[in-house]
Amino acid sequence: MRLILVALLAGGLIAVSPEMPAFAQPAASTAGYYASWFWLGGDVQAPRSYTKASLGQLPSTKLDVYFNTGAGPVNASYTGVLLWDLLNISRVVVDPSIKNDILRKEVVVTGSDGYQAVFGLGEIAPQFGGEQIIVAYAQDGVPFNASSGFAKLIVPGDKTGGRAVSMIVRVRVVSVK
Ligand SMILES: Nc1nc2c(c(=O)[nH]1)N[C@H]1C(S)=C(S)[C@@H](COP(=O)(O)O)O[C@H]1N2
Ligand SMILES: [Mo]
Repeated sequence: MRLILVALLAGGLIAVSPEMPAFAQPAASTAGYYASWFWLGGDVQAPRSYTKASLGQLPSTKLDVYFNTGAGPVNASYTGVLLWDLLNISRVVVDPSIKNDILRKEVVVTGSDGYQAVFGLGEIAPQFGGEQIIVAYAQDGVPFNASSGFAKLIVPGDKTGGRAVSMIVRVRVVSVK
């Protein structure tokens, strides 16, 4: 019995570790917490994590957006880094033997409360959709308050804020099966 348990645990660890090292996976809770860093990994060659300081060092993009939320409309200017740039830095793994393999990938963005939104890489890749989705770190020039975490996704053109994942802890590239 104990042997089986150990084998199951080991199997689980082996299955999980290449994609998501334990140190890089903050626990998701329903309440959410201020996240001071997020991890970017999955089907990329160079997974890494970002803090406000390291994100702030990358070339920034400013987006003026308008969207509705449960608490009323938001009309603001957000500063952040293009999601595509972050994916490029970590180099998405593509199989050259599969035609336009990038179109079979998606990115899952997760908040510290477990809230998630998924985007197809075809929507973001400049040679296809070229959507200017950013991982924002400031609103109208001011860093987010504690309830937003340091990083929040901004999806230009969205009618409501549902995909504006806040308190980002994880950005993970996955391939369709
Ligand atoms: N992590 C996380 N992000 C989230 C949500 C959430 O529940 N958790 N709600 C979304 C919804 S439904 C909306 S409308 C907006 C609200 O944006 P605001 O925080 O700027 O009001 O946040 C989005 N981002
Ligand atoms: Mo919402």
